[in-house]
Amino acid sequence: MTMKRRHFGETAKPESEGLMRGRCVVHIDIDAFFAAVEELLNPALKGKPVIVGGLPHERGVAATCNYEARRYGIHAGMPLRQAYQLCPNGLFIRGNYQVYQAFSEKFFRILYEYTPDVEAASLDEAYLELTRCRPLYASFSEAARRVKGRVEKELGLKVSVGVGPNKILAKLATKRAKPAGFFEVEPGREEDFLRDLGIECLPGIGPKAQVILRMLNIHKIGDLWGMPRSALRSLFGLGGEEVYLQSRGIDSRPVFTRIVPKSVSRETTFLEDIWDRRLLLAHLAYLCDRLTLGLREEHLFAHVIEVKARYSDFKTEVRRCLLLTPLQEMTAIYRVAEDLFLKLFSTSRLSLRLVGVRASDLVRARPLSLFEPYSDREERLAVAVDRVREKYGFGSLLTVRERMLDAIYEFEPRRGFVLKTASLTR
Ligand code: DCP
Ligand code: CA
Repeated sequence: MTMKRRHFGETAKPESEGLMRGRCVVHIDIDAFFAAVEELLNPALKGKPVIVGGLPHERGVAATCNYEARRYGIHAGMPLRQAYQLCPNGLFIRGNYQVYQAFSEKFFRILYEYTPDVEAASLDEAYLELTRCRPLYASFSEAARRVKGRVEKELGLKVSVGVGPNKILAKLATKRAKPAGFFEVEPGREEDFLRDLGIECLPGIGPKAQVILRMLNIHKIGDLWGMPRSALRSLFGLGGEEVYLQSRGIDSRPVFTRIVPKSVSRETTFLEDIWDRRLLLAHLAYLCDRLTLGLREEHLFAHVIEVKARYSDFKTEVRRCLLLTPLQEMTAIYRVAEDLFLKLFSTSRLSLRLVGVRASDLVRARPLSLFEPYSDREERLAVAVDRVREKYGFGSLLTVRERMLDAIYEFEPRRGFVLKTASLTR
């Protein structure tokens, strides 16, 4: 009996398997992430064993090391002193988490260009579900190869990519692909692929379970197939059930995308009420800038832009605009917000004490509009601005209009203006 028939026969709801047929999940993982970033920033490290996490005699453990260092038996989680004993010539680096985070953000930004269904498994590891995007791609494996190429070119880091019909198979495929490779578990080849993999490859099998299974002469995933479900359950409890399914490449877990927030907003109360129109617009522009940074970080586009004004008598007014094509870029959102604001303010006889902008009806990916020609000029500008800011801080690039706020607020190059409402320094 083939493995497939066996698990189909035993699955309670065969129709749910049917629904899953045709899924395409891509797993992508950056190789030796922290160490690879260090090598990129300092090419003199290339080809030498590099250990990130601390200096040789410091307390603590290695966060990771490059593949050269792995040859000495060093691995993540190993005490630094021990790593030093194994490889006294190794180059030990404390590391800089903020830098790695910036690389990670860029990594996810690229992934979201291929599908909105992205699950971040960690800083450098993600699942992409391409199933919904089928009409966009001639072939899933070609799309997955393109993702790999793009990430490697734009990040300058090597990645391993696995493709399969679900998360477990995609993840195991990545394991096979490491380092820097690509591996696809083709439909119908699951059994061949799994049979000879070591049991330690399965996430459900920890070190203790490994010892028990090896005592039972079970070393490969294929060896597990002979174990009845009930035996696994009595050995490992609920975990046994997981092992039973994983070892057969069965996994119905969805790719879990982060929940889309209802809205993103930025507002501020002024130090003193303001009547000067240009100064009010400067605030609005700055808030739009902060808002769009928030949208980009979350890979969100807004269908609704709303401007809020509170007058010196505390009356509050809101104007909103519904957009056919959702927006993310600063200049585009500011244009809409300015228009809304001027409509509000032109009829006012009072000065203002607060201004705010809100983006709602958010979507994760920009749907291609049938009505408007798509131009990526503003998007490319935003990416360039983000790049400079990643390096030199948010305050390093501001428009002339925004810089009018210099007259009122304290300015920190890294953070930007320190507005009155603390949350708005965000
Ligand atoms: N990390 C850490 N502490 C650990 C494990 C990992 O700080 N115990 C950090 C350092 C890694 C990063 O997370 O660079 C990613 O972890 P991975 O497990 O993906 O390991 P690497 O990317 O370093 O290596 P590879 O994926 O090539 O095995
Ligand atoms: Ca990794």
